[in-house]
Amino acid sequence: MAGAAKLERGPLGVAGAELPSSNLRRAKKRPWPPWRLIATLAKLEFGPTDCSYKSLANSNRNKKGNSGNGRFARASAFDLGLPRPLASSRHPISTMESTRHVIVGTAGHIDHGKSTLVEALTGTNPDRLEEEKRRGITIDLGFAFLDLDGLRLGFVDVPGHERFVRNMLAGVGGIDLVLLVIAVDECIKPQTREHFDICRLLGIPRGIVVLTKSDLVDPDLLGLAKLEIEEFVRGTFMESSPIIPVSAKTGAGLDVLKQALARAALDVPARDATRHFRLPIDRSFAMKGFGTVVTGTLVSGAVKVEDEVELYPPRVRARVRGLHSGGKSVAHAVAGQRTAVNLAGIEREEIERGMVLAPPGIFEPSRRLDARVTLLGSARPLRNHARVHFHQGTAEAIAEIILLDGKELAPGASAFAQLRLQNPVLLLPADRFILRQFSPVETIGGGVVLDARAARHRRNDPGIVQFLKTLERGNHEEILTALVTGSSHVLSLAQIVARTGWTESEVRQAAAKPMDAKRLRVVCAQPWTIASAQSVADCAALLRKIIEDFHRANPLLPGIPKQELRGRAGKISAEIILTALGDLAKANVVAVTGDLVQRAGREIALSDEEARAKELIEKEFERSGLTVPSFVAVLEKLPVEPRRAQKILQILLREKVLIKVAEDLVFHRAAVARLRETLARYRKERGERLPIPAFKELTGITRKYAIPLLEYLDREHVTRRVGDERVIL
Ligand SMILES: Nc1nc2c(ncn2[C@@H]2O[C@H](COP(=O)(O)OP(=O)(O)OP(=O)(O)O)[C@@H](O)[C@H]2O)c(=O)[nH]1
Ligand SMILES: [Mg+2]
Repeated sequence: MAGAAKLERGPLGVAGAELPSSNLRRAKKRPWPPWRLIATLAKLEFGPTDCSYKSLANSNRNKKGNSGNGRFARASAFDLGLPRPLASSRHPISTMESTRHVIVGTAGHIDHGKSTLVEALTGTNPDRLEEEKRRGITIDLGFAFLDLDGLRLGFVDVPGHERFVRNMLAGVGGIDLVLLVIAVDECIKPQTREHFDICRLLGIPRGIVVLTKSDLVDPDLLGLAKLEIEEFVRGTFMESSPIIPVSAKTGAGLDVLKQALARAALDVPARDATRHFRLPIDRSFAMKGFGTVVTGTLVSGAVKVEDEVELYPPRVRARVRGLHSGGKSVAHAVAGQRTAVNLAGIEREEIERGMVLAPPGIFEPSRRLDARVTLLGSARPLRNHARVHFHQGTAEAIAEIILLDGKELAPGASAFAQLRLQNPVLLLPADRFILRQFSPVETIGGGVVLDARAARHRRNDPGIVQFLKTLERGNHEEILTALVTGSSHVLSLAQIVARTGWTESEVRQAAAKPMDAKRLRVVCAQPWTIASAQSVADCAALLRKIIEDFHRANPLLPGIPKQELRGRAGKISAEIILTALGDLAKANVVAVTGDLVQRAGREIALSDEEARAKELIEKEFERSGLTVPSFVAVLEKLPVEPRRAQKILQILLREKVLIKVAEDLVFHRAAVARLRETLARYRKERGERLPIPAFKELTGITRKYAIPLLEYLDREHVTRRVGDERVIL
């Protein structure tokens, strides 16, 4: 058991290296069938089927003198399970653009002939590990290709052994079509059921049942097996799938199967290459002369040579040095293709199966997701807080399940749940996943991600269920509105993309109608940020109240400083506050002057005493000209207390009746105006140079006041300092 556990954690691509010989399975003591030997011999011209990347790369260089991506292309073709002739002139392949790419996965119980079938169809033995060949068992994923009239079928061959279901899960993620392989002599066995359950839970849309080893039974038994299978798939996505008997040994049925594959492939919708690029990594290796290479099924979007990409979750960036797909070096690869990517700027050691290549900087790996979880009818009830194995794409993690509406999930039922993952995984809404029981490990259910960046929820929060229902319905406008009205209040374009996985144009499109209907608003143009119109309106009402309160508490102050207004508004985002303030100003409800906000049209109402004090202050300053009075002396004469006098001073400054030249130096505007005239006259009569003593003489003020006053004049561009003197401008 310990050996098996170790094996499951084995390094990528060589999981079988530590395969325990005992207890694993009955040794496949079967004779090496002669027809298989012939196939292998026939392939010898193509070189070894287990990849010795180093020697392969070298031999290519020696023979062809190719360099860079070209050599990588040939070498990685092997890694992808491509027989070499595919790229040769003997088997010309159509151009990438006109070729339809469809990924076909095998599924089925151990020994039912999956790998043999793939080899019979493609000429490539998908079992590439030495260990696999020795034991006649598939351990890890294998790959092969078949060209059929403008159609390229990429095969992902999976292991049937129950201990390698986790490897199977890493392969089945991106497939368009499943070949459910059932050996006619054994018919439906445990992993037939488990693999089929997985296909159903992952929402694989179509498939073909292949009844292998038809040479072993007579037609009656074949008929019986068909009946049993029809019963088995009834009510599922494979209800009307063809059931095709084949024998890899005699070749019987293979042509019919190829025709069925071609027909089924026609139903596979072309994938949308404009979506965000995602390549869940199933293998990685280092190739001498090239560096790091990763392979996977490109599940979404497109990637091209020289693109910058990011490895999630570690968030390491790299450059695409070369790409390989469909048997040759390509400039770009699109969703639906098996793809090998040669990466510059990243070490092989940094990469593991389960990581994802995606565009740089736009996503965020998740540890907490909300999902619709479905339990298989055969599973035991799922308790709240149960621990499970979570599998998505090629990734896996241990997860805790928090049921959001109920304490227990019954077999065959489905419910909303939050999954807390032990390690982060890159996930997006609509990603399907599989859940396996913690121990003993077996498939118990699966689900679909609704929110990959979920918040922690309070138990029995009815709002959450409503929110998840909206996400589940999948209407972009509704989702966007729900997200924005949720806890965060404002969302930037980048945040929406990270949360939804939509493209930028999808986001804008989703926003258009709710914006027309005045439910959503753009609250910042750069970066484009939206909020619900309601939150802006609520904020405007709050700001109005704060401004009114402020005026009431500070009748002598002209308005509230913006900073203070923002502080009093609490946690509302700055974008909403600014938009709400803009609305209020536009509606002429408030006036914003510089840093101050006040009720529009507000006059400061002074009491008689205050008005008299204001007059007195003004007069006092006017009378004293440039020999300004001490402010304390002025205050003493006033009929109001000092605090109010200060405010009156502020009003006079704001009205620009008084001019503040320095912290404790205030002049009446008339005095400053007279000074300007004096200086102009001086310039005319005595030239532009003005030494400080001359200025003191001219104005009759002391040095203490002369310097700050001159500095003020410099600031006002009336004078300019040149050495110790001033020049009158
Ligand atoms: N007679 C006969 N034997 C077959 C046929 N197809 C496969 N076999 C034999 O069945 C055994 C298992 O075949 P595999 O292709 O390794 O089975 P598999 O489903 O890939 O097994 P795992 O990958 O380990 O799950 C081998 O000994 C094959 O030679 C067939 O059509 N007729
Ligand atoms: Mg196999």
